[in-house]
Amino acid sequence: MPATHSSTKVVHAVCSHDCPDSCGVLVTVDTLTGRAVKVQGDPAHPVTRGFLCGKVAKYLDRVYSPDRLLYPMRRRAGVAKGPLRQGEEAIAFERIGWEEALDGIAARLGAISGEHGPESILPYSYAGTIGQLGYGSMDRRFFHRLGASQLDRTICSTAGEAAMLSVYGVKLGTDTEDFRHAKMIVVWGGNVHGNNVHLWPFIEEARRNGARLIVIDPYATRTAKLADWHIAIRPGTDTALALGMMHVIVGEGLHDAEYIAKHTHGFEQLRETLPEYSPQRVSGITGIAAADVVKLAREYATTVPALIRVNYGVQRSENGGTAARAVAMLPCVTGAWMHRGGGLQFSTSGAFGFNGTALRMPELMQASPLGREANREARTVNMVQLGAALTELSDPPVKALFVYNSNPAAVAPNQNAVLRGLRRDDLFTVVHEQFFTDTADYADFLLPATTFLEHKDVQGAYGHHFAQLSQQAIEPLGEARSNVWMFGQLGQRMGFAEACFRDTEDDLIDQALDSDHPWMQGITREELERKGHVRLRLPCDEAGTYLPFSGDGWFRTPSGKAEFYSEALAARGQEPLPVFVPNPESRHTAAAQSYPLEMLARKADNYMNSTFANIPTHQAMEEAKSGVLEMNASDAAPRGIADGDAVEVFNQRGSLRLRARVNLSVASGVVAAQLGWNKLAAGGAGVNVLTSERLSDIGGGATFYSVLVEVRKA
Ligand SMILES: Nc1nc2c(c(=O)[nH]1)N[C@H]1C(S)=C(S)[C@@H](COP(=O)(O)OP(=O)(O)OC[C@H]3O[C@@H](n4cnc5c(=O)[nH]c(N)nc54)[C@H](O)[C@@H]3O)O[C@H]1N2
Ligand SMILES: Nc1nc2c(c(=O)[nH]1)N[C@H]1C(S)=C(S)[C@@H](COP(=O)(O)OP(=O)(O)OC[C@H]3O[C@@H](n4cnc5c(=O)[nH]c(N)nc54)[C@H](O)[C@@H]3O)O[C@H]1N2
Ligand code: SF4
Ligand SMILES: [Mo]
Repeated sequence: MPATHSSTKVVHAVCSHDCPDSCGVLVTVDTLTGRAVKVQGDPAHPVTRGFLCGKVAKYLDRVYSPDRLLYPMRRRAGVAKGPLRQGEEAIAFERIGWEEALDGIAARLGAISGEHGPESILPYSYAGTIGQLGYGSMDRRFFHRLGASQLDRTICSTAGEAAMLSVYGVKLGTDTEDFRHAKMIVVWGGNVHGNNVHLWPFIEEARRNGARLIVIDPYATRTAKLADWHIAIRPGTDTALALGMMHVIVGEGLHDAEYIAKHTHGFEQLRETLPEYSPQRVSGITGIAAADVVKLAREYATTVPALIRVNYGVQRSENGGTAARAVAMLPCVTGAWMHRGGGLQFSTSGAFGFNGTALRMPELMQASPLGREANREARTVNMVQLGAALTELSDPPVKALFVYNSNPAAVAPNQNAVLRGLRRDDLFTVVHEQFFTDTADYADFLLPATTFLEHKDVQGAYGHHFAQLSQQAIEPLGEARSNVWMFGQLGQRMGFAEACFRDTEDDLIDQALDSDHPWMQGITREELERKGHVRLRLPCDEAGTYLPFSGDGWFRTPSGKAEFYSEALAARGQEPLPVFVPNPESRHTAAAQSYPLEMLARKADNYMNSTFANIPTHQAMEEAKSGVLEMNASDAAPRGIADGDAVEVFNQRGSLRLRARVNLSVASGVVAAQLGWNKLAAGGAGVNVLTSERLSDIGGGATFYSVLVEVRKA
């Protein structure tokens, strides 16, 4: 018998990592010690269904990691910026108090703004947390009021978003729970089992009822291995495959003429281009047998309901916007939107109508020096091109960088340029973080951030339709503070008199929910606090089914229909129709003579981008793939490379030491390596030394998946 009785409480939180699933998480807290003792998936949440992914099931190892950054710190005088080994942090940084940190930062930012103008200050954040408050609220107010450069947050999905908007005018997709009704599911450029695992049970349910799962991916992911059919397409050639499918579907009269006539725009122009995409030509481009192109097209057009889960792999290349456009058009050709369990899901985020304007207050820019004195908005910097921004930008150059919710030293492309920029002595860098990341090693001031167990937030999702409230489960560890608190405090130190810098988390949640979006009507903080999750008030048919794009009124394009042909793109000098163009770095271009291998710089199944890469539990789960270059025997043999050999992977941007793993994960001509922390990699460099800052065709997005390299035995 235990000598003491402990009591516990269960708190509803939401996993705030950048994942489509936005799981409801039940945190069990020991009320005597205040310590979280257990996390589990909320069984009442219809998509979470009581389980968490492998990463977050072991979340307490991260929250209570001995390596957490717990106190504000300042770089010691004279210590150069650069990588620190674990445990060396105290050599570079000294502990200070929050007062001193906030005052010091406010003074420096004020001085830099005065000397170089406020646009010399660049915020850099992404989706370390996707809570509405933590992702973008007080921080944006702060930078707007300051007049700092604006950041275009393009590193993940903007090519695909622009694609969806060009075809549909709004980012809506098939309901996650309706995947169970599909008879054919095509996972196109997505690793559902690794990255979006809460969709998996619905796919499995559909398969038990006879559905087939087809995965289109150049890499044999664990999703692909579990599929009925894995189509190992060559990277960057999805446009050709989608158009080849349309060639067959329309050629054989399998299209839905009624849907096309009623709900689409530009079909005749599209049809005129289809002769160029014969299965034979498409086969030459994609590496997929012509007979398989025909088979896929027929199966897709004749199976009802057929559902496409198109993920981000398709759109992270130079022609990725067009590729996502072409794929997104398929259900319009076949009318798959008309059937429950049919259609397409890219992101469900467009169904949420949080009041972003109230949270972020762009009007504060008018009160900044730029607004007051020059009557203009601050310039915008594309986050993908951070390296160039830090090393080449002038008028004004970037003199201060404020990083939060992101680890750009590891995740941003063209890493050597990024690190050159971060190393600059004349760059003032602040990093708000939970750990001593690769980016933290370059900070002048380092501030401790809370995890989602330690602050309150409200959250939507990009893989389901539930709004959720995340309660604070435990007190912040050490002196960790939330993004909201930190930026509010800093605003006050800068002398910003506006009351909005004193808003509390509850104020902000109420503002986020004060929305005129019809699907958010009546959703209040009180209801969310009581229920944890609330389904959006989605419009449904008589049978209660949410069927986006199944009738008039759904499309938000200029024509009011789904657009195969986009006048809006044409007006911007872009291709109005989807056309296959090879990526500049692909086997189809001259660049392949120097660097013949197409590289997939992939995410790890058990990390979240670079997050978790430093946690021993998670490292153990990824052991087999860390520091590894996967390659096909047909590429290894001519280079004299055997399984297990040390290899150098290189291109015009950089070079990397890895260990060859000769296997069947990739086809001939393709290699794959994983994202992680640079300083934990054998040679101290991460995979992004090889990736490029070039942008996608539409949406200005990242192009991590179109990279050419060469490999030699080290
Ligand atoms: N475990 C885990 N989960 C995560 C993340 C993580 O790092 N780890 N990251 C989160 C984030 S930020 C995001 S954006 C989502 C992304 O989730 P997904 O959309 O699944 O994204 P990726 O893994 O980037 O890419 C999916 C697949 O696309 C393939 N691919 C690459 N190039 C091409 C191509 O040209 N054509 C086709 N058809 N496929 C291609 C890749 O091999 C990869 O397996 O996952 C989130 N969830
Ligand atoms: N080679 C390659 N590069 C990639 C990708 C790829 O597939 N391959 N994927 C790209 C994609 S899709 C994305 S989305 C980006 C992701 O890039 P990032 O958004 O930079 O993602 P993470 O590596 O997860 O880093 C997030 C950081 O935020 C911190 N953090 C978490 N919560 C909070 C908080 O509440 N406050 C503060 N201040 N910090 C917090 C975490 O500790 C973590 O270090 O990476 C991109 N880079
Ligand atoms: S990372 Fe994704 S799957 Fe894992 S708990 Fe968080 S939301 Fe759920
Ligand atoms: Mo992402």
